[in-house]
Amino acid sequence: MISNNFGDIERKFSDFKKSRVIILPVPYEATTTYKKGTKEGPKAIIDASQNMELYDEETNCEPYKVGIHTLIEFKEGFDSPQKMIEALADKAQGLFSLGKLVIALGGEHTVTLGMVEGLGKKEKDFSILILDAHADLRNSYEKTKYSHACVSRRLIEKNRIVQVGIRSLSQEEADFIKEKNLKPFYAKDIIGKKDWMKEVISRLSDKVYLSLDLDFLDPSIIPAVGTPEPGGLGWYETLKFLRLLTKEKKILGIDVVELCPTPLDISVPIRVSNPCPSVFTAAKLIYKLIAYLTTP
Ligand SMILES: [Mn+2]
Repeated sequence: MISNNFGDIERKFSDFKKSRVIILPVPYEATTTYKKGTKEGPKAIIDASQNMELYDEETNCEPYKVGIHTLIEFKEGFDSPQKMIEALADKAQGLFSLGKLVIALGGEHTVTLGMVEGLGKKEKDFSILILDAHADLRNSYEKTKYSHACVSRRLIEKNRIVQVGIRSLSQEEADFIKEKNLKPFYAKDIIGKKDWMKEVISRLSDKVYLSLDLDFLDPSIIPAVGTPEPGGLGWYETLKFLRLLTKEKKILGIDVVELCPTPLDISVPIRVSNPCPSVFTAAKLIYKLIAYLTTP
């Protein structure tokens, strides 16, 4: 039987109490509009992670040794977005209070609202860095204010946010950006350039919550997302940025959302011998982050 822990890490390094990193799978999906299937994301990422090498060549370490514990899937309050957000906030707050670095796996982007709410009960002065192809600044979408398409709008009502990788938005959102004088880092202005990395970091407070909507990456490396969008960030520029970010800032919590595995990505015989790119890329990105966050 395949274990359900991230990285298939031996017990000694995946015990809850001793683990510095907690993987929290949240297969919440209610409002995805284009492709359905983000609720399959957490399991697919965990499965793929079991095929990774646990040694990281870049940092010359074995990041799992800081302890990575994977919780069972969180499914409370899924019948309404507000209830889910509230329940997830309580869960996250409990984990943050124990000093754990929590990495939530979505699910759709709405998961971020619960995580940030939970963090806000413990920490006051933090900013939110959102990597996303979409502005997500609609006030409401398809009759709900809690759509994945409204996440940044809800966040900005109470928090300081910085958006990076944007390349898809509506006229309403463009007007809102102008009105509020927001300065998102559009993909067109950063791809292939370097100065933006320091600029993003300078706009953040010392403590940061990081939300990774996987569609910020170029679909050539991660096509299986809920709402793919051409022209995203590449692998190495992403790693370079995340490494710099983790050096300069204290990262308090993370979510990785909107992976939408296709049947090919999760079909068992293919997965075991040859993990499909999207889910494997997602797992590897998370492990890279853990490496950066836990090595000097
Ligand atoms: Mn998005």
